[in-house]
Amino acid sequence: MEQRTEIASMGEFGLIDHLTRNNETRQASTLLSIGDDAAVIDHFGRQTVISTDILVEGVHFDLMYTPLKHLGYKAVAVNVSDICAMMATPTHITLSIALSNRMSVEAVEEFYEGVYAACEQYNIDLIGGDTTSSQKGLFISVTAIGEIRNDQFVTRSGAKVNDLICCTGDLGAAYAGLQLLEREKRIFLENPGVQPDLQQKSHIIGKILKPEARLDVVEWLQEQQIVPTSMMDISDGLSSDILHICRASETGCIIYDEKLPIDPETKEMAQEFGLSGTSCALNGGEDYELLFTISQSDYDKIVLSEKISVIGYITAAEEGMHLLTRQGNKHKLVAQGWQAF
Ligand code: TPS
Repeated sequence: MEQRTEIASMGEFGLIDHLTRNNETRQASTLLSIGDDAAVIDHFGRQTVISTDILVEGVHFDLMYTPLKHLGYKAVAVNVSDICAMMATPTHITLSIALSNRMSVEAVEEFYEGVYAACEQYNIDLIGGDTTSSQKGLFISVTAIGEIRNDQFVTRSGAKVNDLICCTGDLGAAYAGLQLLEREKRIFLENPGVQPDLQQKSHIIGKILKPEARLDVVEWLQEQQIVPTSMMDISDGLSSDILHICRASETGCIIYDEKLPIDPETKEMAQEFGLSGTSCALNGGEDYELLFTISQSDYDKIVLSEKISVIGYITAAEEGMHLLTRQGNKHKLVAQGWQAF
């Protein structure tokens, strides 16, 4: 009988490793291939960064509560975030969409309004793509291109023992926002007369519907001449993503529970759902904040930025990956973030 392996048994990253195990590098200009937030090629002497991300209706967004303008913005921002995660500056995107016949020209225009707003925000040009039809909802794929301005791209694999682990912004908010929108959807479907009151939750709803890439932080780090030793963006959740840095760098880590930046709206929402703010921050996903390590000598400069929190430090691989609570308890960090399969 023919062998049939469930994709879920491998998971997203196991599947990628499996499918690319025989992929060869033929071009001397390929500086960094599959496995990081973006690839890097030497384009006639300049380091160029390339990344692709896909958004699928029903998996990445629900059109019942997602305004199309926000969706257009998000499709660009999540790709720009991957470029930022290499310490690169985004310059161009291509956009491919498969449109379902449920959509009108006006609806697609609304989506493009968001795309153009993001292009303006990040100072990038939309230079091409593909437009086709779909029988199964809306599919959006963006490829983003960026440039390294100082020949110093940053990968996931450079973290060293005793480096400090930093993240930008706050964590868990997008997850809390998604839970809130899903709850209001359920209430609305049961009783369409009820008006949701989302006024008090604009931060968490903003984080899920219209995230921002942290280009501002990349630029600040460049101004301060801080070169992180490793970097990635947080899309699946801190617990999963810090493990990527530790595996790639062959290190362990300690994360301090009490140092995790969590917005009060996230904590409130977590409580309503019987969760802790910490579990939202660790496992939520779609934060699109930057996660990076710096050498201790950069600490004095890093604390000058209100946008950055120091949340832990890198240890030797043998020490494993742990969360340290305020009470001094050590919990093994388990990747419990978003799983694509
Ligand atoms: C309707 N979600 C989707 S993709 C993702 C998360 C946390 C992580 C990054 O994905 N269901 C709906 N909307 C959502 N936003 C989610 C679930 C949550 P990728 O690794 O594909 O970039």
